[in-house]
Formats: sequence, structure tokens, C-alpha cells
Amino acid sequence: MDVNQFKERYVKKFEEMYAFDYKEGSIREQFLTLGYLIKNMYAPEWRQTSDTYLENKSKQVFYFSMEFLPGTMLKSNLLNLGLLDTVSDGLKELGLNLDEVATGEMDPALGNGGLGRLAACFMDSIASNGLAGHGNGIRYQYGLFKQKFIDGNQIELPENWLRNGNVWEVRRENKAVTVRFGGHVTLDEDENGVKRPEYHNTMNILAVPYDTAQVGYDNGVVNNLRLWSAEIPYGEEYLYPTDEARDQVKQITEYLYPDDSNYEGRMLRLKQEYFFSSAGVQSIIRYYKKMDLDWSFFPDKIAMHINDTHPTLVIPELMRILMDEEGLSWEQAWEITKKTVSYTNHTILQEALERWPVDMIAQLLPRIYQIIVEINRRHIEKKIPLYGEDLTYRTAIIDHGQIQMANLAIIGSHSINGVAKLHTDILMNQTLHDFYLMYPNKFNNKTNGVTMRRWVQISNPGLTALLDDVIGTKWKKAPNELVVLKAFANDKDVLKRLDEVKLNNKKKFAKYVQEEMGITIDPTAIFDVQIKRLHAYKRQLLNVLHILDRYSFIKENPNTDIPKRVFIFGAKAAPSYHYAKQIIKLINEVANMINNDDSINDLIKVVFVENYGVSLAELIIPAADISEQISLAGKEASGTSNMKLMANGALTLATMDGATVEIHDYVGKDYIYIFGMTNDEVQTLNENRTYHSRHLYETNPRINKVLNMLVDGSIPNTEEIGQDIFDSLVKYNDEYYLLQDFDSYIEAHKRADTDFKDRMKWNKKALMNIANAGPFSADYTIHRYADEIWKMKPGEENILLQPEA
Ligand code: KOT
Repeated sequence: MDVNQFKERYVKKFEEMYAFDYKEGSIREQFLTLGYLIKNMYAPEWRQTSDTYLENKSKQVFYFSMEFLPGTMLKSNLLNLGLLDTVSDGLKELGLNLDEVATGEMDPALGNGGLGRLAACFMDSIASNGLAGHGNGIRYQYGLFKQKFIDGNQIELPENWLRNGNVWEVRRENKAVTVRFGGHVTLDEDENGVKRPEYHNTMNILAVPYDTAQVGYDNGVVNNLRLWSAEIPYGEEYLYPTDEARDQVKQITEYLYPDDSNYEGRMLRLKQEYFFSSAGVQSIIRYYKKMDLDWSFFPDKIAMHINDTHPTLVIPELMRILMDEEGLSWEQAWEITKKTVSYTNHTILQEALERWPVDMIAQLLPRIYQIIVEINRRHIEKKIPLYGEDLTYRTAIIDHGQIQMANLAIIGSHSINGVAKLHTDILMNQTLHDFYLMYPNKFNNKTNGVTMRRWVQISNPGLTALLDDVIGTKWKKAPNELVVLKAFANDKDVLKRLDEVKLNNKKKFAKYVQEEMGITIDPTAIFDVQIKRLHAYKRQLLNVLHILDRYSFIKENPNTDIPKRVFIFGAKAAPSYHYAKQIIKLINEVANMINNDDSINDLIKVVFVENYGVSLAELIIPAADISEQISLAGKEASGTSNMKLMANGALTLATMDGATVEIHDYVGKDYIYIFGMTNDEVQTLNENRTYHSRHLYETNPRINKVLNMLVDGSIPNTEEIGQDIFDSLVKYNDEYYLLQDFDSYIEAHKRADTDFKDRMKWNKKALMNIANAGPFSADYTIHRYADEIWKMKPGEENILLQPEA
């Protein structure tokens, strides 16, 4: 399609949809027109891809995830279809602007953070690698809450992302399935003496799928993301005579639980988990039957991957269907299930581990409960002779009246992986050591990755153009080609152009900050960025302590020549996470105090953006100079903002945690600022029980001064929270060792200040980060999942990926 053809089709489509001249269209109408037009364009390939998979009986992977955080899809679809320039130019000739039209799209916040965004990056890479793979999740009617700050406090508002409809989705009523809850089940013998379950008094929910195309990059592949919505089954409306009864059904897919890395054992959450697991498995089984193959081939044609333990009920659900509905024996069903399912663990935080009370599962899912009990019984019976009672009972699925979902996920699958080398090591050697002894071959690492299409090509067109010009365009299909950029590490011209790209991105963000927040920031300052969920272990508070330290230093040394800094935060706190909300209030009050203090010559500004999410990330990341990855070593399983920021030329200032360890190993120590305890040092400190934060407070003058600011009235409007936060650090012994790492953190920032003053030195470091970001492309991560876990080969049309260096 050329520019003229596009213009013609756009104008025609607009008139068909709205019956007036396109020039009078609102942004929303312009967006919808373009959206439907693009959907029309990929529809044939979408259908074709699915037909081909069925015809070829290709192996397919289904990625089960409670969360998908895709971001807006207009530009990503255009990019992957190869139409970005055509459409942009065409709109321009029509007097429109693609960037403006793009603002008409809602950003679907169907996830909390890293886990949901990873699922979205994976969908993009699966399609772009030419692999047959699909997502399976929940179509929440409301996404993650919209965050507002009122007097510096976080307020949550509903995120009604579907208010104006959703162009990309297709409701597929004819593919709906029924999911049963509650009631009771009896096992009756049939004429052959085989026990068959009979269900009584169940509540039947209709699961209706909404499909969204996942367009591959320049390869003609269009996969599917299937999100399920709960409805009353047709003809059963009379069973739900009251609003309350009808609400119970609607509720199942109404809200996303807003907690990241935290578990609350709520019945509704359990319903959500079974609802989309069961619906997904049922639709896969229905599909498999179309292939007309023996059940024993099932694992050769289908892989089911579970993103953390939230979809673990896939395991007993698959067992249930194979046995109860398809008549397989326990042994046959168990072999198939284990070979089909694989599991990713995303966190070792105890508070995030899912454990469901036995009563809850027995009541809500009586048949599933029976199957779990039997899986557990057989596991124990089989393993005691091999591993003894102690170890075996430690791996039991049912313990203290609770179902341990991670244990079920490991026992019922053939693969468990962590999300970065350090994280996988901790799983094998500590958290899941008993399982590692039992099943060493199930354990493997798959370091996370991010899609460079969204995080470089779409969000940073300036950098993309520079790269294309300097190293050619190969990196777009083979991200390791970015290493070629190293040859230009001392090229003054390239470094200068890189500097200009960064400055432009910073100006763009500065404009946003000026317009939306009324804060003036200097684009030549260091933009120091920490963007992630607010959580004590991620230590946003350590960042604040540094800001306060720097602030008091400047107050005492107003003529200092340190470079200007803008500290940028983006973070949502779970609504029930009191401490995290106190930190938000503190950051906002510190920002107010500093931004309004004329005596510091604008040497510091603090910007806490409201409602951080994918769209804001796309604006902030290209503008970042420093990437703050400062979790206590051992706590952040991987992190993924670290990878996006690196690829955009930010320098990482970090502890040796998660995937940042691997970033350090690739980029080299001269191009990263590492500080703080290592995981081993943290372990030793834990074991020795010799940590006394109060001692540090009393003996370290710098720490003393900063902590006193929290309680002596220095920061307006923080009396209560200041004291609580102070107490967490001093009275309750500083659980995340902020004070232990404080001095080395300050030192790391000093090194960054010094380096930034030498522009060419800094730009070289930025360049080295971009050049070493290739290995963190999700394309490679997905390649390894496909090869080592799912046992899949990419389609022929797309063997363009280069093996990793
Ligand atoms: C756990 C429970 C509910 C919702 C989210 C989680 C969760 C999120 N567990 N781990 N994560 C993060 O996953 C990312 C992707 O692997 C990691 O980069 C990050 O370190 C985890 O904290």
C-alpha cells in the first residue's frame, strides 16, 4: 500500500463510519477510523496464520497469564506491518498527525507491572520470531486503578478502559465455554465399572473469549491473544433473578487485583484463576480434537506455559478433562499433563507465594480438589522410598491445611525456570532446594528480555534513525548486531549525535512535565529515573535519603559545582499497602519542599509523575540518563526496566541484583555504577544477626543528619509518616538494609556526577550501554523458551534470528 492508496482508504473508511467529512473528525474518531482500517488489513493474515497452524498441525504454545500489559497498539501494529512511515506520511498529507491521532487510544492496564509487561513483550516476540503461540488471560472490565495525587497522597480511581469500545478485539461468542463452580460431586460407576463424576447444583458461568491479533514484525504471522469475560449462560438468566446474583457473575472478570508481588487469599481471586485456566484448557482441548490425533500426541502439539503460579489450576483441570471427559486413565492423563505444562517462577518473596486454604478449594472446586488430593497422595507415596519422609513431606502440595501452589506447579510440570541467573541460583540452592534435589533436570534459567520494537523503535525514533544510519538496520531483526556500535565508541561525531538525540528526548519529557505538572526542569540536567512498583524491597526510600543528603549538602555549599539533577519517580502502590503509600506521600512532600526552594539554584528537582504505566514509560525511558536499580540484593527476581533503560542509553546505578548482574557482566564495570552488598553479603549478614541499624544511625553523621530530617519538621506535612518511616529504619532494624548500603550508594552517585561533567566520556558510556543491550531482547529469551522448554521450531519464513554471540 502506498501513501495515496492509504489516503484514499482512510477518507473512505471515515465517511463510512461517521457519514461526515474526515476533516471534522475528533481525535477519537480519527483513531477509531485508523484502527478499524488497520484491523481490516491484517485480518486476512490473521485468518491465514490460524488456518496454516491447523493444516500443518504445528506445535503451539499457550501462554497462560493473569496479566497482560500490552500498551497502546496503534503504532506497534503499524510498525510490525511495515506501515508506520506510509501512514504517518499519508496522515500528514491529509492535514493530520499520527502522534496526535495515537492519543485517541486507551492504554489497557490489564497488569500490575513487570510480570504483566513481560507477558506482553513475549507475545510480541513469539509472533515476531514466527512461532505459533497465543496468550490466554482475563478481559478485566476495569484495568489497574488510575492513580491521582491529592495533597501528595495516592488516590485510586477506576480505570474504565472499555468506555469507548476497543477496536482491536473480536468477540467470539461461538467459541464460548462453560466453567463450573461450587455444588458437589459424586463418583458413580458407569456400565463398565469406571467411576464417573456427577456434578450437582453447580453454578455455571459462560466464558466468552475476546481475541486480539498479535502481529509479528515483518513476517506475515498473526497470532492470538485470547482474553475471557464472564457472563450468564444463555437461557439461564432465570437462575439469576436478583442484581446481587447477576453481579456475582459479572464480578469474576470485573477487576484486576492491584497487588504486585503480594498474595491475598481472596475467594474472588481464586474464582478468577480457575475461570481463565479452565476456559483456556477447554478451548485448547476443543481445538486439539480438530487435529484428529491420538491423545498420546497431545504434548507434541500443545505446550501450556504458566506465568507464575496464578494459572496453576491448569494442571488439575487438564487432568480432569482428560480423565472425566475423555476417558483416559490417571497414568495416561498424568504423563500428558506433565509433558504439556511448564512454569515460570517470578519471585522468592514469601508474601507473594500462593497458598489456598483447603476448605476454599474444596468448596469452590470440589472435583479439582479431589484431583489435587490424589496428585499429592501419589507424590508422597512415590517419593518417600526415594528421598525419605522429611524431604518428601517438605515438598507436599497440601500442608497445614493449605494448598501450596508452587509445589503443585513444580510436581505437575516438566520445567520450572527462574527469570535471571541469580534468581534461578537462589531457587535451586535455597528457596526450592528440596525440589531441586528431587528434580534437578526440571530446573533452568531464562533471563527476561524486552521487545526492542516497542522500547527502542517506537518509543525512541531519534535513536532508531541514528542506529540505522551508523550501523545499518540489521539490529532490528538481530538485536545482537547492536554490538557493531562499539566500533564508534570514540567517534566524536556519533557521540555528539547521540547527545543530541538524548537532549531532544529530554526536552520532550520536560515539556510534558511543564504542561502536566507545572514544574520547570532543565533538559541539560542529569535525568535520574526510578520507575517501578512501589515496594519496600525496591528501596525507593534509599533514593529519597540520597536526595535529602544532596539537598542538605547544597544548602551548606550553595556554590558547589555538581551538575544539576532531576530525580524522576513513577510508581503505584497497592491500595492496601500502607507503608508504600507513606513513601509516596514522603516523595511528594520532599518534591514540594525542594522544587520550591529558590536557594538551591535549581540544582535539584524532583518529579513524581502521576499514573505511571506503559505510555508514560515510553516517554520517560528515552529521556533517562541514570537508571536506578537499587533493590536489596537477592530480592528483585529480574527487573525489566533495567533492560529498557539500558537500551536507550541510560547508565545503570545499581546493586548486584536480578538481571542487573548480567547487565553488569555484558557492559563491563567501567560503564555501570555498582554499589551495596552482594547477595552473599546479605546472606551472611542475615545469618550472623549482627545488623544494628540504630548503631549506624548513631555513629554515621551523614545518616544521622538525613534521618533526623524525617522527624525534626524539616519536611513540611510529614509529621506522622516521617516518624513511621524513621521507626522502620531505626526502631525496627531496617529490614531491607538501606542504612548498610547508604554510604556506597552516595559514593556511586558522586562518581556519576564527576563523569557527567565530561560530556564525551558520558556519551561513550551511554553508547556502550546501547551496544550491549542486544542480549536482553525478548526475541532471544523467547528463542530459548521455544527451543529448550516448549520444543518448538519457528516457521520457515522467519529464521532470520542470529544465534547469540
Ligand atoms: C506476584 C504476584 C502477583 C502479581 C505479580 C507478582 C510478581 C511480579 N512476581 N514477580 N513479579 C515480577 O516479575 C518480573 C518479570 O519476571 C520481574 O522482572 C520482577 O523482578 C518481579 O518482581
